[in-house]
Amino acid sequence: MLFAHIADTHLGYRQFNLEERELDFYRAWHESVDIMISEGVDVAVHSGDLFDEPRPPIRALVEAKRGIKRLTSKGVRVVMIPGNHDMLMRRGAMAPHAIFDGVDVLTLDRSSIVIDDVFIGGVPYLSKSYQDILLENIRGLAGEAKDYKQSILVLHQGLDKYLPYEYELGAGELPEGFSYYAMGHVHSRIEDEYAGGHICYPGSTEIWRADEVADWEKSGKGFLTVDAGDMRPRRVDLSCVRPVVRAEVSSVEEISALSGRFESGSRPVVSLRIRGDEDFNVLYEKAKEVLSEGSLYLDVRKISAPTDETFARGEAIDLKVLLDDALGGLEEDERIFAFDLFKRLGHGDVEGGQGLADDFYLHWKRGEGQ
Ligand SMILES: [Mn+2]
Repeated sequence: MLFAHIADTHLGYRQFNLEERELDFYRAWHESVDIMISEGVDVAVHSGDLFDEPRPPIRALVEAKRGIKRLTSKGVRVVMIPGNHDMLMRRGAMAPHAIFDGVDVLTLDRSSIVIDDVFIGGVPYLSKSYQDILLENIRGLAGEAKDYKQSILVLHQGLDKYLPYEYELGAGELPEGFSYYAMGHVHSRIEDEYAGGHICYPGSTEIWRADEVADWEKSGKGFLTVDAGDMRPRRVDLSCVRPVVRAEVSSVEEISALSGRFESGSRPVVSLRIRGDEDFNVLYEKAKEVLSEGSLYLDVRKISAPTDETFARGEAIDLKVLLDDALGGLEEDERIFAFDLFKRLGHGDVEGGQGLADDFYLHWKRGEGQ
């Protein structure tokens, strides 16, 4: 059995509120589907964040449906779990995946499927507040997987080893015994080994946030194909990803030189950081004059102090540490709840925050959380 492992397609995302950027994410999805079909995969495993939000725009639903239909009409089985972006954390809520025919959506109620003697188990995204439920479910699946020679665990979670600030699990806490851990959530491309099996994040299929640019420059974007015989991941690179040209500049000459880095055909996103003592406005005007036409979007920011670390650190301010400082007097589970709530509300997900709060206080009132 040959399967594709894909994740974090974020259909419906519209970076800079540009239609072109919304279309870029659909293009990456359809190129992925094309390649899955031409490579002859038997199963497509999607590890969450198919959509960018739990109530996707109609266009995103239509594009998802088209891709899924193209796969299933070629006999490709499609197995998915909801990620943190495409599920409302609320009792009785349904992930948008539920509207598609012919897709096996793994949920807490129906968490595994066997295809060609390969056990595929999965748990939808659960935030850190639900760590116990997550581990309990994975342990249950590990027990079932024992009866099969080959087994795949599908998760949409951050592990501390790969996502140091916002993880839900320590890498060592993951139950052993699966031959392949099909992960989603981390947007960079990671292929690693764990307890005698393979553990992989295929990464996002397009550049979703500025801090993904470094990984894209190094590794590109795409997904993985895996032969269940040996479970070795093989990278598939997408060719349609819109390039990002990023630079830190301090002079008019440096700005003029940048347009030479534009590839013909695809208008890049230009991410420009202006430093130094020269007049910011002069450089900003120059950037607009030289770079606007050939680029899709010009993102210009001023940086006050010169630093080599600006891009290496990206925008990863450790909010968890800041919040932990501010909430020092609270219990551990209350701080975890506060951080989850902060993340939900920070994404504008008021309903998700409400659901999280309902669950937390229900749990707490029963005295289980203390
Ligand atoms: Mn994601």
